[in-house]
Amino acid sequence: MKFFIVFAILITIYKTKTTSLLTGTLAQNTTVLINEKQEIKEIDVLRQIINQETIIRLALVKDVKAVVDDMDSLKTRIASSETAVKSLNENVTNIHKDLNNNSKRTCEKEGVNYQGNCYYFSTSIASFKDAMGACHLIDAEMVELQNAKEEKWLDLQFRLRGYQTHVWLGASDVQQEGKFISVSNAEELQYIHWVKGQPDNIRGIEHCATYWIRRKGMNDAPCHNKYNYVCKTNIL
Ligand SMILES: [Ca+2]
Repeated sequence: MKFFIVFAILITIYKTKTTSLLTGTLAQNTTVLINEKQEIKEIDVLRQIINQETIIRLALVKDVKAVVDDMDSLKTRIASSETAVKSLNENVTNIHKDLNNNSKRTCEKEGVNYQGNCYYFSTSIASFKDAMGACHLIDAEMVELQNAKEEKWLDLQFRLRGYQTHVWLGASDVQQEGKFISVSNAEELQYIHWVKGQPDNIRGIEHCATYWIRRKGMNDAPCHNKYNYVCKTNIL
């Protein structure tokens, strides 16, 4: 009887151990399988990422190549444009030279070249308005006094030509009494040298500026008077 009891106990113990071992192996196998599946999944994700990265990289390489091609094309066009602009500048410079040479030649024939300007001295007298029109006909303006040096030179020219009394200057106060402005640009005169007591606007009709030869300075006179005049244009 005792033997059977001991045998039964041994059998029970054996079964318990066997079951426990089987259960442990199964659990281990299951864990391994889960881990492998996880790894496979992660590898798939990684592979997808690598594929996407490759696609993006290829696209970038293509874009960069296109940009480099564009830059090369642009460089060629810029170089071509620079050559054209250089050629154009040379042409413009030559045209300016020709024009200046022509202007100087014309000036030497009909006027006097002084300090980069051409002065055309009238051989007849005219009203202020007609004198201004005559100057505009040759693309010039009535002379104004720019500085003392020019005034002195003009004074000499007037006397050499036998000019009498007055010579028109391109200034008027017809818009605002007492305020003489340039008729060429409507700005205040750069230089003034009024004879003492002038401008006096005698009888309220003196609105045009003159150079008074006898008194060597500026004066105001009636615009309808007729005097010699000088047209001036830049030839530089
Ligand atoms: Ca006067």
